[in-house]
Amino acid sequence: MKAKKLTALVALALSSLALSAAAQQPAKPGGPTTSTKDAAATYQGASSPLADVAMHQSSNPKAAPMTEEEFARARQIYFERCAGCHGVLRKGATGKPLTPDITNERGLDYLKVFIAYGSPAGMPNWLTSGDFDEATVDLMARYIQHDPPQPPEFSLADMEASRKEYIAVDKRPTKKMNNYNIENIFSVTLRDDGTIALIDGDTKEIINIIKTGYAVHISRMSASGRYLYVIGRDARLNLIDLWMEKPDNVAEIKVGLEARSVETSKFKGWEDKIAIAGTYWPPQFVLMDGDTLKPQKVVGTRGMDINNEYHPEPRVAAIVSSHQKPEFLVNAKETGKVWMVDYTDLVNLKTTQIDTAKYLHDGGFDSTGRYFMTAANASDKIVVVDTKESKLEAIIDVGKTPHPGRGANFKHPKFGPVWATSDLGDERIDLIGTDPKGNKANAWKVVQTLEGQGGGSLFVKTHPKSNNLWVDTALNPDPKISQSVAVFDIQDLSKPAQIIDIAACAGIKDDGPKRVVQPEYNKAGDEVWFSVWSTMDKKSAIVVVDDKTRTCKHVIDDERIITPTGKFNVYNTQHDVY
Ligand code: DHE
Repeated sequence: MKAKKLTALVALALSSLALSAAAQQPAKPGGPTTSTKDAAATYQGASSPLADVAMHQSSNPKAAPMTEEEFARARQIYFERCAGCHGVLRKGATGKPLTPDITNERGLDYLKVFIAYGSPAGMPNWLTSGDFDEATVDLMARYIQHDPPQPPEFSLADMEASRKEYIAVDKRPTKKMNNYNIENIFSVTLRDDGTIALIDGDTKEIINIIKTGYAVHISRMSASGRYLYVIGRDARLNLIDLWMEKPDNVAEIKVGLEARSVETSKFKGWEDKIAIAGTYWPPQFVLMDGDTLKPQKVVGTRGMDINNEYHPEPRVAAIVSSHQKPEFLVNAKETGKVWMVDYTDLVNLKTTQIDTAKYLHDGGFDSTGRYFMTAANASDKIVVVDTKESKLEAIIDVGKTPHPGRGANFKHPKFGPVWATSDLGDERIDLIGTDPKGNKANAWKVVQTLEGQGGGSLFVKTHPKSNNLWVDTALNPDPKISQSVAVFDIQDLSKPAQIIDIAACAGIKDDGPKRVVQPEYNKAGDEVWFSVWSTMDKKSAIVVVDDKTRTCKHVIDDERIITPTGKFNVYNTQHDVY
């Protein structure tokens, strides 16, 4: 179909079906985006490791024909660019459902218009952006008319077969064998390098670069502060022992085909005993022995959503470890259910499912550690779960696509204890009252909204010893905004934010995207670390800012710091300090 003919169909087509996907491979954070909406689509639609997984071709007699080779190519493109928003089985997530009953009814020409020109709802314009040629637009339109191929399941036996214990428990140190101030070590995600850097927070020297999973994602600490757990998007989980002379991997397991989250038991008496990892595919979570990663119990999240409709792939998003009970809280994204998983008896496993709001993503605790505050991002809501009473406490409307990370807790001069989130979709920073006892009138309400630099914000952070609230805008399309951060004075929130050009502090001269992402404090709470995140082929760095003076005090620009993103200070991660 010629571009002119496509144009004629645009107006008609844009009004209903909205495909939403993204143009970016994980290796290239700085792709061209023109709006916050594009930034959000890019972020949610990053490449899935399922692109490389073998699956059967499935066909639908109503669909336009495809050769086996065409199907294989389209499948790969779908998993690299579309699955993040539309789902593996195309049942819809943040993007619309694309099952053959819908796509065959719409017809080929209709689908091509959407793929070519995008939509105001967030679908990128694949043809006019230059990412696809007309043949690829045609290929993808035909592909989504066929039945979605299903990736394989992943059982406990598959996990066990992949597990390696590099150093058996009885061969590991019985006490700390190094002189590092372990509590101030940072585990830094080197995303596209598939490694983490362990950095000594006192000397700023790299202790070790450790091999982890593909597009490595987050790190979490065991309750004792000895073991570090790192999960990659390919669902490879690494266990690192910080007591070793040179901390390194002691065990490893593959817990599925695609993952984002890991956590460990923190309740008194259960320290370091149980680890849990959640997977996007298959939709399930696994409970493991904390020191060997031996899998003990797999639980599927497939089932009814909060509207009592079946969802075949509720991806596991954030997991936190309760301080009130021996339980994990597990976000099932598409069903909108928070699972509370009692880990004391894995044979007679007790779980409670709490109906909240759809599209649960990231979150953390309030300052007391009792309430789990988590974003239902595509629903523009924050959900509050009371981990003491095991029940839903509140659902609060906030700005567009909230993305708190773990959020930020501080004492508001007027409203008492609050927890903050910023948004991917707008410039708002919402402060929510979290003290139902002392400040009942303000509890679970947005008590104040601050104005940040713009949308594309991923993380906010403060520290109990600090007067600053830091807000990144890493995915804002304007480089001036994505390369700088806003900092608010929490003693006087009527003052506008100060804007600090963190990328300039890094002193990098090349033209990489230099997105400034994820503030993270040191243990003392007097330094805040930022990643200056560029592509693989460009220079990146970590900038350390003095929290009191808000001036850059150190740059870690070792050539091994490749695509740094998340940073996890041992003490703060261990104790949920944020
Ligand atoms: Fe993340 C946390 C999922 C893209 C950096 N990210 C999380 C969590 C989830 C998640 C579910 C919460 C884990 C937990 O607490 O147990 N992230 C996803 C995605 O699905 C998404 C949108 C797209 C994808 O395909 O992966 C995505 N994330 C990114 C990035 O592009 C980021 C910015 C860079 C990177 O390293 O990949 C990124 N995500 C992070 C970080 C955290 C995180 C740094 C932990 C923040 C914290 O302070 O705890």
